[in-house]
Amino acid sequence: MSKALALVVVLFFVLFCGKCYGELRVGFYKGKCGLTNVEGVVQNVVETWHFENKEKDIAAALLRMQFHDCFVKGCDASILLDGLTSEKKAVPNSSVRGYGLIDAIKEALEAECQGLVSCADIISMATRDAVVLAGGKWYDVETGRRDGDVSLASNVNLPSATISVSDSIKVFASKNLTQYDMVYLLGGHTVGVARCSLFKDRIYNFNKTGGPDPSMSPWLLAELKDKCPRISLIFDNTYPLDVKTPSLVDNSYFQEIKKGNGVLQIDQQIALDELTKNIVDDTVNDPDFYTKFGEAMVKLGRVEVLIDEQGEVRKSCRVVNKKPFIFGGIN
Ligand code: HEM
Ligand SMILES: *[C@@H]1O[C@H](CO)[C@@H](O)[C@H](O)[C@H]1NC(C)=O
Ligand SMILES: *[C@@H]1O[C@H](CO)[C@@H](O)[C@H](O)[C@H]1NC(C)=O
Ligand SMILES: CC(=O)N[C@H]1CO[C@H](CO)[C@@H](O)[C@@H]1O
Repeated sequence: MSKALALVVVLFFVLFCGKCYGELRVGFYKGKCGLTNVEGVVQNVVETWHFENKEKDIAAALLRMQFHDCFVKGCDASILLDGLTSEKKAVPNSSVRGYGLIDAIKEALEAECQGLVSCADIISMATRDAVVLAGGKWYDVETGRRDGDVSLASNVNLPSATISVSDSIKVFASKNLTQYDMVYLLGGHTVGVARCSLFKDRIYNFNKTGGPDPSMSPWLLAELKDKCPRISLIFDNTYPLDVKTPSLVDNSYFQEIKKGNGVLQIDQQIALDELTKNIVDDTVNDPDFYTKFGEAMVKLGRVEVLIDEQGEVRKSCRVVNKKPFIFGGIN
């Protein structure tokens, strides 16, 4: 390369690369915290919480947290910000949990290396560790995210349990996720529970027919009628999304939706709709499902991330460093 050309190349980067940010990568924190293994610190706290059962089913809590964080303004930990009108306060979010665990991890990391590890990365590392503890397979997570400084309940526009398969595919496509990714990620419903109010129509008044959803198995219908009475003024009971092994990350969710045992309408529909049926069929007996789930989680973790000076590393996951934070409410 001639000197002149080299100069042009250098100049080009200097002049036009103000926006050339780094990328996410596996092991971003390696060697950045002295002898401390950042991912090990996260894993220790997650294991403690899991074995001491400080929060029920942390895999369910964290999978849902990562999904909600990444689908609203990207994986920027905006779901963690406190505030009168922040994302946390939005209706679909109202049952997201696991905030205390994230605080505990952040505290442990700050004690080792102040200001190093972003809350957004904590969510993705901790979710992976919780998945492994619940019987899933290890996947390498990418790190290097920064935290965002805006969290607005009005930004929350998550798919509802009654979304159609085709609309859901569109929502996932808008996040660079394919219908394959969507099906594998819905496999996250292999753990955790849903409140009766979110699927009660399927039992008593499906699609305004006055009867149950015909795609539901008679067994599930009887179960749900029992656990979710038509009229319950005070209690909104919950029912497991994976009716067989609700605390294990496995592919029994797929086996169950094949049998008409999908609890949410979208869970049942992906097993029936022509657009996703084949993917579900292939997944039911796929011994490598765990690998695909992990890969899909990594792709979920790439949605609209903030890198380098696009974001910050919060000192506390619940508040932004920069003041004033007026938009998301009062901290
Ligand atoms: C079309 C997409 C999705 C829809 C419509 C949907 C809907 C829902 C609904 C309605 C609930 C029950 C919430 C409640 O009772 O308050 C739920 C729970 C849950 N969702 Fe999803 N979800 C979707 C995708 C995902 C994805 C991609 C993941 C993660 C990979 C996920 C993980 C979970 C988990 C683990 C729970 C149980 C939470 C707990 O027990 O605390 N969901 N989902
Ligand atoms: C609900 O009913 C309408 C017509 O009454 C029908 O077009 C639609 O496909 C039904 N939806 C489902 C999910 O069965
Ligand atoms: C989807 O990918 C394109 C190209 O890599 C990127 O510019 C865009 O920001 C991504 N969208 C989301 C929602 O992550
Ligand atoms: C984090 C958060 O704001 N959680 C709230 C969700 O909604 C329930 C009531 O539906 C509140 O009790 C939680 O504090």
